[in-house]
Amino acid sequence: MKPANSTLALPLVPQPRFIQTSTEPKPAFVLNAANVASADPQTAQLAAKLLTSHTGTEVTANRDSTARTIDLVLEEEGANYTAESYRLQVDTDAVTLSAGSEQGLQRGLATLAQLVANDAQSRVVVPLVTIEDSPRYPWRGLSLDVARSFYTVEEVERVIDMLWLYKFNRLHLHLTDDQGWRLEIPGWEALTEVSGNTAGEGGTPGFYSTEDFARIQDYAQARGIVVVPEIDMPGHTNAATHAYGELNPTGQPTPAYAGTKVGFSMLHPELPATEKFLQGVIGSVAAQTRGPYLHFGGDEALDMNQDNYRILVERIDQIIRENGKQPVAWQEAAAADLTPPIFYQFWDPRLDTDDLAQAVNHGAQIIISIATRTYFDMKYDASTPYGQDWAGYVSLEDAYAWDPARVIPGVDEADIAGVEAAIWTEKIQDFTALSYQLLPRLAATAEVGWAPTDSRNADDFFTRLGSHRQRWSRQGWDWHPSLGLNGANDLPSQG
Ligand code: TNX
Repeated sequence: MKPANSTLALPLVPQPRFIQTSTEPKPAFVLNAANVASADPQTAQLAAKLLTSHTGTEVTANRDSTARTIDLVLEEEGANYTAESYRLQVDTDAVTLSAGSEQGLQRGLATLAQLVANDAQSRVVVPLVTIEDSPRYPWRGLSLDVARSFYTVEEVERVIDMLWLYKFNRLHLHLTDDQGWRLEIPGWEALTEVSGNTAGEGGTPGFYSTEDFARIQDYAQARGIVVVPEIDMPGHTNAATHAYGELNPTGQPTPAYAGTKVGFSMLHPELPATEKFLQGVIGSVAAQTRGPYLHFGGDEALDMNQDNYRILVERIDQIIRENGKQPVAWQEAAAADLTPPIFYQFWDPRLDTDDLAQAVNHGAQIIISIATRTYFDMKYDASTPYGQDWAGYVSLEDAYAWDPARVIPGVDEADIAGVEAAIWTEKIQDFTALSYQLLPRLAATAEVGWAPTDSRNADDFFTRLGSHRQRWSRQGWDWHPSLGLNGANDLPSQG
């Protein structure tokens, strides 16, 4: 095994840890009509479906035949295989993919899907390689704001397809904000009956029923992705206070809000309805959530007094734990210095980071979502038709050329759970705009979270990513034409 390097020129993103290409003059593995075999028939079925969809040639599952085989082997997790590591061996007659978990198999399948090329006879072939791979960070996510503008279950599934291809393992759904409430909460019907019908100006209203939310989680889970629901509290709460007047000191509902201001809304610790609301909503979301995490927001409660903020953050944190989930919150909640396990999500480089540096000394883990590198509602440059620019323009190179361990003084590699991109939807209101803002930058975040910084190189990354544009177009994903350094769109297309 030798370390991956650019001379291999395999179009893999993120870059795997070790790649060995075969020097023997043997033919490549032909993927057309190959058959996936696995001890778990459902795993094989899904793998065949994913390979078919992402390679453009039909791959079958569980067929009892002599066809070329892709063997999926689930080993014991342990010394040889960590949570998401995998080993992929491609020979002329067989592909063997082994991992210590279903998630590891999904990561290896994404690699296999990216390896394909067309040969001279227009067959879809996989070069003979051995790859051993594992991620730098256990948390690699995308936060999607479905509150300002709603995205349907089918659209969210398409986003999950992108996440799968780039080995992400978290989909954070920002389900509530001032402009709308997007998840059905049985017993609190007005949240969705009233605030499911509101959105940001020009945005789409809507909400997920409990069944819809289960479907999204099924789709994600099968692909090795954990859904992290966010109910933003104690600020960003106008959708709730608009649906239930009892959450306000006046007893009257607040008006619907469709603008882009932040920081004006809040919950009130002294009102009896607030405790009922917290228990009802957190209890229901926890019960609906398969994954171990519940994100409670905690950001930008700008008009709230700090005592009330802390009282509510501490109470919310407690109720989340009583419901068996681990709390996740935006960086502002570090002011409350909550007990581990706790994840704080760093986003605003304008804010003081002392609380975060202190929190990691008490065992907190940090998710890096620094706006200048990972906020993909930011424009690429002045000509981008969508999005905003409060954190500046974020080019593909900005999204790529940085190290999460060097972002916050006093927050080092061991304190970092991982990285998460975010896309806010005040100005990104349909799937075309969404995918244009995500691609190609999402691929950069993927490599930042997966591959060690010293193994990364921007030119090499741009070269590997070049051929992916054809994949995106084949999937019907719009993308920004800015590959290459300094925005040049001059890469040869391949495969
Ligand atoms: C800041 S990031 C926000 C969001 C906005 C976003 C727009 C964060 C925790 N809060 O409410 O949508 O900027 O880029």
